[in-house]
Amino acid sequence: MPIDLYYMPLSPPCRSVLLTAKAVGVDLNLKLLDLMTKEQMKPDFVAINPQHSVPTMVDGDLKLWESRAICTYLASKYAKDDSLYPSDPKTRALVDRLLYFDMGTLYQRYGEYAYPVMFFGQEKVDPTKLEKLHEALGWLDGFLAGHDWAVGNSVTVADFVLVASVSTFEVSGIDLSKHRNVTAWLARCKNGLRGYHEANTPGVNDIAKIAKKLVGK
Ligand SMILES: N[C@@H](CCC(=O)N[C@@H](CS)C(=O)NCC(=O)O)C(=O)O
Repeated sequence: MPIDLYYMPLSPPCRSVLLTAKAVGVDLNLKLLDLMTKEQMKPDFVAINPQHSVPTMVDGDLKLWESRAICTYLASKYAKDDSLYPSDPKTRALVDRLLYFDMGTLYQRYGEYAYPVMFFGQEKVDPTKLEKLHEALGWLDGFLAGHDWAVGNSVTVADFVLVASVSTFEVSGIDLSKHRNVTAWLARCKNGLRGYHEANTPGVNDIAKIAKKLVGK
């Protein structure tokens, strides 16, 4: 039975799922929802996910949303081994920590900085929000020191989740250059993650068009 994924490419959480699916080797039955025209509010989608958020996955009788939960589910259920979401409790905890860091701190701070201008008509960005985002990027820079991937020297779902965020920051005019480990890791992701350009780049290009609103603000 096909695995359905309701998604929109510009959404970073959706792109982290697309990247995970590529790595796992799962073919998703992609169902595009245009958030700009509020397609996510249509009754047939709200019947699947009352929270009306994308990504939303349907795999048999499992209806699942929250991108990080979808990524770890796909890796746990369909990957050929446990390298993407390690079963060793300590290593898994380090992966989980970064998933929560991305959701609660890193991407959260980007949203607080960028969304008011990108989506809610605010005239100017708040420079204190940019400082907070750079503080979080500084922490990420430290987390990435001394190894190639987010957790150690092997790709995990933490890389897919973080790169969906950081590649969005890059096209939002956020200067990543002072976060040297972040820029080196981002280059590694672009060159080394299977299906990166298919799964992530089109959506990044879409969000770049909206993020132009941030330039000079
Ligand atoms: N924490 C959620 C966030 C999902 C989310 O906010 N998705 C946005 C797009 S990036 C969305 O669906 N917005 C439309 C809506 O909530 O109605 C996840 O990681 O899946």
